[in-house]
Amino acid sequence: MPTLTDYILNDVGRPGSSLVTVFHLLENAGKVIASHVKSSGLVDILGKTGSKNTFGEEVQKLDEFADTLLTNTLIGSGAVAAVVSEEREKPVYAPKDKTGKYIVYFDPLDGSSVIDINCPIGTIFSIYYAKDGLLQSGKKQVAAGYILYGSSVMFVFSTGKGVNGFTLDPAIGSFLLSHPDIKMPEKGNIYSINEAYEKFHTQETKAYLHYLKEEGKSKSRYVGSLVADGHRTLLKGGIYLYPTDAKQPQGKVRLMIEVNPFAFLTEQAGGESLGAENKDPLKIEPEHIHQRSPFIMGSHGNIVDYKRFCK
Ligand code: FBP
Repeated sequence: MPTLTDYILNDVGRPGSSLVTVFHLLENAGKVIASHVKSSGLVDILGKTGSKNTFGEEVQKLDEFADTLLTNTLIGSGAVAAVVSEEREKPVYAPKDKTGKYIVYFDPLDGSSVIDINCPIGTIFSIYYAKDGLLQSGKKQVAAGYILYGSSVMFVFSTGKGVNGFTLDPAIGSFLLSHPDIKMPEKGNIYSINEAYEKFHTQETKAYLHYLKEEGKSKSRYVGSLVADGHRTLLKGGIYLYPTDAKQPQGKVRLMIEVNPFAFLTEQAGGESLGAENKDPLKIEPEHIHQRSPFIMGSHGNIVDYKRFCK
């Protein structure tokens, strides 16, 4: 099996190029974060830091660790002009003598609400050319992906030429190409939504969930970490929904940091995504780096079904 390092050198860019540098840094950071996640129950890295981030959210120690590691390695690399982290209100710019070609948006550790209970969590990343500025539509992503810290550690990404998944072989410390050219099934029987919010759901969402239950062919799965629920939806098909609702009319997940990377991967794997006003989120011009958005991603057949209820 080709290693991720080989693949980066052969398929992502020419050796020494800035994009190759960014991918190598993400690969190495992923391994370091994975080792801390894997031993998190044994060392004092579980739980909260006691401080809140600028969005008023409790900061998890692992989140803070991953954020600092990714920010420092990318900003000091010479390949990156700026990074935007889900944990920081403002972008972090590279020093003038170290500025580079790319902007990297990342969620250092997505699924912060399930970190302490050993559920799959992950790092999400999205890469743009810096020359076009911080706010670009998802269509302009150069590459996007995630690193999943679950029963195995996986590095899944696309540079616009399909989606490939690599699994970390702990024995040799390399990611190996375990899931080449991931294609979503045309339709799946799994739906994923936090049904505890039913009271706040729109009529469309309620009608769609009612139809799925009446039809009786589906099963519900919801981990509560987009990386885990998104990964399952990419591999097994079906539909993940974090729609607009009366409590969070803008949606919860972040357009640039969470939605666009998964919408890019979904499109590359043959599925479809919907954002605000059920438009393709990749075509939405962002207004703010931390803009939130409704997000629905799924197999083509499941999205066709869902759209029937949107009308
Ligand atoms: P964070 O930005 O705080 O990580 O929230 C994102 C997220 O955890 C997603 O991974 C997940 O799909 C969703 O929020 C879960 O939200 P809820 O707890 O409202 O179901």
